[in-house]
Order: sequence, then C-alpha cells, then structure tokens
Amino acid sequence: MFVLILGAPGSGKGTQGKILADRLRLVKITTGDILRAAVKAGTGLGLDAKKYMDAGKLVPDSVILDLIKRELDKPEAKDGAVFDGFPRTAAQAELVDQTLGARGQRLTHVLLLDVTEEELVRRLHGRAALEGRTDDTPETVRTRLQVYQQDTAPLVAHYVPRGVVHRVPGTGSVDEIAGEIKRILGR
Ligand code: B4P
Repeated sequence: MFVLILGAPGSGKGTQGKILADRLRLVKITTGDILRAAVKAGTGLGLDAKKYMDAGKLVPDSVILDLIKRELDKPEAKDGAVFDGFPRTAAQAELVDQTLGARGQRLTHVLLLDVTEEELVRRLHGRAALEGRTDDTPETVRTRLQVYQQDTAPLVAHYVPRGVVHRVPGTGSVDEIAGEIKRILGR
C-alpha cells in the first residue's frame, strides 16, 4: 500500500501521516522533516534548502528529485509507504510514478485533506507560537498557501482519473480525522 497524504500547509499531513504509518506499520517518508534535519545539521542540502523554506517557496526539483529517489529506493519502502509532503510538483509526481511503475507498483491511495484557508492560517499561527518554525511567519504562510494552490493542488487532477483520490474533511479532532482515514482505507 502506497498512500499519499496531500493537503495545504497546516492541513494535518504530518499529524495524520504519523498516525497512519504507526497503525499500519509502514515507513513514513516526509520531505519536510528530511529537509529540516539537513538544515539543522548544516549539510550542503540544508544550506541549499533553507533559503527556499524560509521564504515559503518550494525547494527546487533539481535538489529534491534525487532525495525522493533515494528515499523510495530504500529497502523499508519496498512494499509500501506513507508519503507526506511529496510529490508537490508535476516533476515529482512523474518521478514517483516512474519509480513505483518500474517495480510493478503504483500509488494506491491519495488522501486529500480538506481544510478552509481560515483554519489553515489559524493552525500555522498557533504552531509558530509553539514551535517557532522559521517558515510559519504570517508572510511566509501566505506564500506557502499560494505555492500550494499553484504547484501542488493541480496534482489532484493528475490522480483523479486513476480513481485513487479520497477527500477527507480535515476539520474536526485529530482522532475523528484518523477514524475517517481508517474507514476510507478499510484498515
Ligand atoms: P512541510 O514540512 O511539508 O510543511 P507543511 O506543508 O506545513 O506540513 P506539516 O506536515 O508541517 O504541517 P501539518 O499540515 O501536518 O514543508 C515545509 C517546507 O519544506 C515547504 O514550504 C518547502 O519549502 C519544503 N518542502 C518540503 N517538501 C518539499 C518538496 N517535496 N518539494 C519542494 N519543497 C519541499 O500540520 C500543521 C499544524 O496543524 C500542526 O501544528 C498540527 O499540530 C496542527 N493540526 C494538525 N491536525 C489538526 C487538527 N485536526 N486540528 C487542529 N490542529 C491540527
């Protein structure tokens, strides 16, 4: 089972992805976490990524495609995984399709977390106060929401014809949303 959790910044991808991966004992691949760890460690990748992340922009595909390929090729992602935070662009979606396709696999579910913009902004401002993430400032949040609409939301149309897209109301308690995901997946 390869599950993609898709949604705007603040829609709960990380939150629900963790619950789902723990429950189904699948590896969760989270590009945002990998990038944040690289920034913290001060690696070349981190230095490259930080300026884009702090501006609320996507890290360029020229940097991120290799990272995604490496993660997908890891043995623990051989039979299934939860993808959190990617694919985010058409080129990333193409890479995922090709890599899984070459192994006779495919994305089996796309869970689209649906949350109003007002609620997204409220959550990210709340997280800014709690965690102090440098990309949760009001201005950066606005850019991230625009980038999502422009680059990532169109991916839904890419997956709909395959019959794998499930809309999940993303407002409600974390447990309620996790319960809805369980119902959709049937496990
Ligand atoms: P991400 O780490 O993916 O950041 P995000 O979109 O904000 O999602 P996140 O998982 O953190 O938040 P969530 O919705 O779970 O990306 C950060 C940056 O990295 C990007 O801007 C980009 O620069 C770069 N990047 C990452 N992947 C990339 C890629 N593939 N290509 C290019 N660039 C890439 O949760 C948000 C908040 O809501 C949390 O505080 C949570 O506690 C809260 N919440 C969750 N569920 C809730 C609920 N039901 N009710 C109330 N609050 C809830």
